[in-house]
Amino acid sequence: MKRSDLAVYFIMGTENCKENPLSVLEDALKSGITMFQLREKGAKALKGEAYETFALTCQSLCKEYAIPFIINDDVELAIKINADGVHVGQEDKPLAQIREQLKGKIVGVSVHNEEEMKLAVAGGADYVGIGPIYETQSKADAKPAAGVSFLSKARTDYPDFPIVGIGGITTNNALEVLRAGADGVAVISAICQSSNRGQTINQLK
Ligand code: 3NM
Repeated sequence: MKRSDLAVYFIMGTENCKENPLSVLEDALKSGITMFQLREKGAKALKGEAYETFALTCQSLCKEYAIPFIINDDVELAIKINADGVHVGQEDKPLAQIREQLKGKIVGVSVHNEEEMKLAVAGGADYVGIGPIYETQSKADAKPAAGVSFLSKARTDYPDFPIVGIGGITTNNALEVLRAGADGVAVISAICQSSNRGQTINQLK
């Protein structure tokens, strides 16, 4: 992957959308997102065949627009449908095992401190997500908002490593995240809830 793929990284699951999620994704792709992550969570999350079919449809839309299609957590599904990669947290399987299972694919890892960052880089992650930078309504078990200080430190320590900021990022605060050294911003609500996705995505860029 290229660092520029992280510029506007859209994350979505069916529970994040008031409109039809596939229409939201297509609109976001048309409007210029640079990477997409399917994150199907929550009480009403699709399961089994419905989930797989939904993932395949998201994947083919991303292919149409030549945008990397990443799956949150579900390494098995990513392998089964040949997704472009996975994004995992600290609670998931060991990174070494995931790296081995997904040779040649994108592996992103959420990190929150210097030790996790060091292990992710050494373990072969392709990029890290740092957050939540600001308060978020989109992740039930999110940690407290951390601001940009750790992101800034991570950028100083790893000048060339792909880093994306996440959590409560909007067109009003994205600049602070980019100035702290992020290659881009990962967002759910800023794009899902936007009434003008073209404008929102351009502003985030
Ligand atoms: N991960 P929004 S915060 C999926 O801190 C996710 O690792 C986070 O949604 C982390 O852009 C978050 O609506 C939710 O705040 C991001």
